[in-house]
Amino acid sequence: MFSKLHKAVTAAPDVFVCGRFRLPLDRPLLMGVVNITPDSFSDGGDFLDTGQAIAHARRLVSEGADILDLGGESSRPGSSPVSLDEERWRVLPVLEKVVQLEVPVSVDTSKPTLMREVIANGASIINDITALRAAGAVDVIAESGAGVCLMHMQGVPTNMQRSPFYDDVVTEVSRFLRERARCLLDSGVSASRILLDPGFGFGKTDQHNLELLHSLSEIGAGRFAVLAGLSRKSQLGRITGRKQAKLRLGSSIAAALAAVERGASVLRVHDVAETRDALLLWHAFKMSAKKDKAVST
Ligand code: HH2
Repeated sequence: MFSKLHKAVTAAPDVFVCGRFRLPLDRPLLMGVVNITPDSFSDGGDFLDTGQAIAHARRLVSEGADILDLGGESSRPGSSPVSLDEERWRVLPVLEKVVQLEVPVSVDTSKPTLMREVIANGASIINDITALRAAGAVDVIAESGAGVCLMHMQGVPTNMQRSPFYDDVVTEVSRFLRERARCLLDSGVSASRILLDPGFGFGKTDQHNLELLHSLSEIGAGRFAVLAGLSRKSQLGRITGRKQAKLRLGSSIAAALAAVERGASVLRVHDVAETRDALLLWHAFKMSAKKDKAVST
């Protein structure tokens, strides 16, 4: 009886609640990236133009994106912050159009003022690489119905890759994320509105990233859904020898499958169609293995 009750209290949510959306977590969800920036590490400048960003968002939805993630500020290693006004003028005109696409729209920002504005304009999720550490950010989420992704980062983008150091990366990242999630729970935000993300490449060596991927199931602690963002990242390029980010599709797909194997519920990806196909094939393969087992027992 107790163990049943314990399970009910600590079980990971089977649905991600964000704004007016309830997304079942019975299969991995694809979050398609729309970078409205001149300097993103893999597609900077491709979608800075509002019309091109909207067209790209439409294409990602037609390819199977379950969520769109709009970003107006690059967080690549060495990048500098942009002003609130600049970020606002990049994101808002695109948001206005893509909220009509019938998938939840996430905005990748760390600025509480912009968080409030995008939620008022129809965004359903705030994706914050600083895990709501800016003053007032937790309140913005608590006062809205938005879902949120809390990401771990050691340092800031300008300096984060200089000399990342941990005694035990999995324990430290997990503890940080749980503490940040605790602030939200204490403010009345339910666990089903929260995604946790270890922040691959954000103040981590390649070894740290691999350890986190390996132990991804520990990040959510059986209580929160986990988002993984490995798509096109430089770590993949160092393993495969692919310097150009757009040539990292194969390794991005392999990383996505590894993340799903380790319990990721949401994958943040640039290449939606290809990742979707890989996931469908993987799922069919898994199901056939289960059928084989059922027949032979
Ligand atoms: N990675 C990037 C940006 N935002 N958010 C979450 N939650 N997790 C991530 O891993 C993550 C993120 C970096 O990718 P991208 O947006 O393509 O590049 P840039 O920051 O240069 O715009």
